[in-house]
Amino acid sequence: MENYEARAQTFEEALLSVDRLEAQNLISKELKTCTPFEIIEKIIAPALENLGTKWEMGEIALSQEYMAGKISEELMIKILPENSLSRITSPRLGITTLGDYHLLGKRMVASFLRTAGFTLLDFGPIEPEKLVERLKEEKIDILLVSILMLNLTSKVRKLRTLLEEEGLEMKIIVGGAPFKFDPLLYKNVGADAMVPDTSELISTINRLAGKKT
Ligand code: B12
Repeated sequence: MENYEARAQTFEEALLSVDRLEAQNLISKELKTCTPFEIIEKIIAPALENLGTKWEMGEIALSQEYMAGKISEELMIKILPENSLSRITSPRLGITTLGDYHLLGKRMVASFLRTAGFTLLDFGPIEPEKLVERLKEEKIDILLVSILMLNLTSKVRKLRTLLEEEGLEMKIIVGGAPFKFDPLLYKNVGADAMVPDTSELISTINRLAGKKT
């Protein structure tokens, strides 16, 4: 079944009407033919992105955007798998939003990687200064950062500076709206790579870890 655009639009309409039941029914129907990750990337995320643009243009109220996020979050929690039986112990991964409270992208990326068997430590929306203290204790090879607010992207630069001061070597992969909008921003803030969605994530992790894919 193709035409994700039309299906994302129908889902968006359910979100805008704050119709939880209809949104849930649509996603249940999708689960018959798509994986939870396909559903999030092709239906839920585009619908939310569109609503974000509408909010920015003053076409919808903040409460509508808020409820759309809330309903989507509830649905994502229901459909995302927790773990897989296989375990990849290297590289060791961490994930954070560095103070951003947009948490849905992080949730989806974390679940995706855990399902693929990776070991991943979730640091939550922690600030760079506190994170560096944690990183001194935890052996992390690659840190994933999900940021959706443009003004918070400078926290990646802050983190890189603090890591250098502490002599901690670590690769950083960033993702989220501002990095998709400006594909070179990741370099300016001192990250090693930017990945727009989960499709190229595992190959990027393997490349940075020096593994052949
Ligand atoms: C839902 C939402 C909210 C929800 C958040 C709910 C929650 N629990 O997370 C609520 C309503 C609470 C909210 C609040 C705010 N929001 Co808001 N929000 C959004 C919205 C519409 C969708 C984001 C989302 O969850 N998408 C679904 C997830 C699954 O997609 P995603 O995060 O993009 O992740 C995908 C990829 O980007 C990628 N990815 C993400 N991170 C990473 C990391 C790695 C390592 C990798 C590999 C991949 C990856 O993988 C995912 C799957 O493909 C965006 C619009 C947008 N264009 O993103 C605005 C948006 C991010 N919000 C915005 C703003 C301004 C705010 C508020 C300040 C005010 C407001 N509008 O409500 C507050 C501030 C909150 C805070 N302090 O952090 C602006 C930011 C503008 C800017 N210039 O920075 C946006 C862009 C809307 C807009 N167009 O203006 N928001």
